[in-house]
Amino acid sequence: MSYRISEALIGEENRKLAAAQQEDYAALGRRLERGAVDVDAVTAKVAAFAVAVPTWGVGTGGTRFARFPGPGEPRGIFDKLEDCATIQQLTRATPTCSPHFPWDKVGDTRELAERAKALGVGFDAVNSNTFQDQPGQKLSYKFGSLTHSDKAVRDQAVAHNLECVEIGEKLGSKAITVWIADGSNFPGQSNLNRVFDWYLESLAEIYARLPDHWRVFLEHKLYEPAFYSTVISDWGSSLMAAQALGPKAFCLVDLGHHAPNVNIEQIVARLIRAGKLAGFHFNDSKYGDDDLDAGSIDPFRLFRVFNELVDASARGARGFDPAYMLDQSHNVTDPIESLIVSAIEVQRAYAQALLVDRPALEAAQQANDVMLAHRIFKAAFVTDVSPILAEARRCGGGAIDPIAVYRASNYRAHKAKERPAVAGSASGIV
Ligand code: RM4
Ligand code: MN
Ligand code: MN
Repeated sequence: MSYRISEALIGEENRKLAAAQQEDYAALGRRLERGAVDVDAVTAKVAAFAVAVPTWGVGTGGTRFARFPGPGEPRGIFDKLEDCATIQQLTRATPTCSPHFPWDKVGDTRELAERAKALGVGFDAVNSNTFQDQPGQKLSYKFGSLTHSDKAVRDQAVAHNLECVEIGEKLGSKAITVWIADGSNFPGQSNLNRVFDWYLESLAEIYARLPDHWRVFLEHKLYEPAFYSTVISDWGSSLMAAQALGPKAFCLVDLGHHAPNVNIEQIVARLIRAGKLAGFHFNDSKYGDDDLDAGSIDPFRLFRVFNELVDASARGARGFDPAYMLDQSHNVTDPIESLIVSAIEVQRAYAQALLVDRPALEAAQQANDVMLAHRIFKAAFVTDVSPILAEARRCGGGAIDPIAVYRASNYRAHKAKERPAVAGSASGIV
């Protein structure tokens, strides 16, 4: 039997913190009441909020220089599912995981579906991978995949995406996220226009075979591994493609995939306006696609993004149904701890955004009272919503302090015994 954290331990740890947590929650409730905000209503919304865990995120990540594996790392998707279930057990914010193929491919998909169900983990969007070659693969993606100059390579990449959809259907997914590394490293290497045609052509084939209730998420990224031009480099290219493909195609925003200093929340607002926002890969960054933990560098930006989302939901924006996922690489922390904290930070930004006094903000904007508008906006951001997040977890059967329970459980030490290291594990190479 593989180790799982007991409900008894969660209860025991919660009992130690319950009195102080209830006191803090009541105090925050009284404070918010002065602004006519019902704290329980905010807590209920936070409790209903979910963000998917990337299966590749529970393995230790690395850089192109080195990877420093930790003890008890997951050796494959079945171990990864256990870790995802643990994150959900403690946070109650991550009921689903987002799998990546072929990394998570197994012989019997039904067995995978059953194991996930037994662990209480569902599946969010599936991710295809045509950015590296797999052992025994017929044709190479060295010079591109869905936009390769050779039609046979494009066909192979299309077939892989269709296989991902097929597996995803068996797992209960309803979307596929397509990120391609295709691009060029030298000016003149490829025709910037023609590669976009090939992208549309390949995606149209995938799109045509999508099950009725499925969506395709197009993920853009400015650069890397292509360092001169990337085929789907920005939200403009992504939107053009999504609009050309049709109503089931949407644009996915990975927070790390933009030029430095770009106003991401404005991109989000535009995509919502176009009815084309797929959702997010949350992470944080300082320089590029750093894949750092969400909210660890710039929590204010995360808040500004959520402000747009809450605003869109409040005004009932057409077609607004974003998928929330984390996409991070944990190189120096225990990945489970990072994912727990990141899920909480995403929830935090949501809770803060729910506190924005929208009628007052609108009045200040209308009157061009710049400082008042900014102060209203900032007031929500500086509110410590931790007691709301803890209350949402407690009511959902999770841990008031998930990291404390995780550490008290010695989960990692148990897994280190259960999971003898295997050579060449594919986990966490991102
Ligand atoms: C990419 C991108 C994709 C992810 C891969 C592993 O940079 O963010 O979403 O699937 O990394
Ligand atoms: Mn991503
Ligand atoms: Mn990325």
